[in-house]
Amino acid sequence: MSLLNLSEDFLKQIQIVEWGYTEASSPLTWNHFQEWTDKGLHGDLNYLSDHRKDLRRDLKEVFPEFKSALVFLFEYTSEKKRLEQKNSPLKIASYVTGFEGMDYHHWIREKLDKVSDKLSEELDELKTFYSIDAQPVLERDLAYRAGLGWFGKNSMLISKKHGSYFIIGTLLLNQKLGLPTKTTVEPDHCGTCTACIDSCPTNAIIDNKIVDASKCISTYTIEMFKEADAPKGYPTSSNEVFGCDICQEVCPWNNKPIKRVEASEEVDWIQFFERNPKLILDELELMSNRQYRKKFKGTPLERTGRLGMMKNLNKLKS
Ligand code: B12
Ligand code: SF4
Ligand code: SF4
Repeated sequence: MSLLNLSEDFLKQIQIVEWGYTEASSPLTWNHFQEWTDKGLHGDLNYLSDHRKDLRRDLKEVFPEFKSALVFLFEYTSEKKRLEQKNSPLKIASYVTGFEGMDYHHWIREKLDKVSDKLSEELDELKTFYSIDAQPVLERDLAYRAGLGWFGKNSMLISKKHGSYFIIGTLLLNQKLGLPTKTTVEPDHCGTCTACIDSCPTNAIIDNKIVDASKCISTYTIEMFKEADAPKGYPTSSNEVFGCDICQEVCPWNNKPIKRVEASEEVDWIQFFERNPKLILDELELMSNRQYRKKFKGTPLERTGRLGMMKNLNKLKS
């Protein structure tokens, strides 16, 4: 796998395990997205249904000079990545520790900068636009039409070779690269398996490829910053205190082993969670909001704030 002057080694060093190319600016699954928001399945995630919704219809809405896209899969599990506490039953989603403990939006942005710089050495007047999660782009669909995988029943984009433990990071470009484009998409390889649907503790996967965001533990633990009712079934989960990987853990396409993350200079806050939840809660109670933000600055855990994290822990206790 090499791309213009980007060597395979260089891509591997920055955790890119696969890339794809497309010149198609509009999503193939827009109708499914439309139906999903019409049914209110986005719950409180208003950015999916307000004025930003229609921007997802075409990449030219976010980057008018769009001519092509390079879509990269940044994996986060192969070396060390999964946090499973020694003395605490809590679980934190594996992407949290997968990028040296840093917020992946920043981590990937830096790596895409490097990719963009290298491409600029070869391509005159190159302009790029980044899409890493937060932009109004249907990123799974973008990876789908770049030929990188299929939509699993859990709605995850799954690669036959790499499973689904990856973050999608994209460079939209103002020029075509003349690379071959896919004429067919990856077929569905889920077959008769229903492991993800069967194992979701909150029954959030309401149909094939359809997740009700208001029932999903990930929404509750990452996106809700104040006291709120937990989705039914959350207390019976396996103590997902930030994010949720259950429907990926059971997926046969993710059967490669995930190594445990030790507290290290890279991810020093792990120790904080390697304790009894009661002790963690006591410490959070004594902390100020500012101290919480300072402690978790630059990590994904900063997002919930102190109160959001306490809300999660409290609901798990009950
Ligand atoms: C909103 C959002 C969420 C919400 C809603 C999840 C969801 N399923 O939509 C919540 C907070 C719950 C969430 C959780 C997670 N998320 Co999220 N999230 C997003 C975000 C910002 C938008 C997703 C979106 O547009 N949803 C709208 C719905 C309608 O899309 P969808 O569920 O994928 O449905 C599509 C398919 O199912 C398909 N479809 C439906 N029916 C059919 C039928 C056929 C025949 C076909 C072909 C297709 C099809 O069409 C739909 C539209 O494209 C994207 C980033 C981005 N900008 O795209 C990240 C993103 C999807 N999330 C990501 C991750 C990693 C996660 C978590 C694993 C994090 C965690 N560990 O807690 C969980 C996984 C939960 C799950 N099973 O989906 C990654 C997924 C990578 C991958 N391999 O797929 C993304 C792409 C971020 C990134 N840049 O990498 N997320
Ligand atoms: S992330 Fe967890 S709660 Fe959400 S659909 Fe998957 S298993 Fe269910
Ligand atoms: S667990 Fe089974 S049904 Fe769900 S996404 Fe994986 S292969 Fe598909």
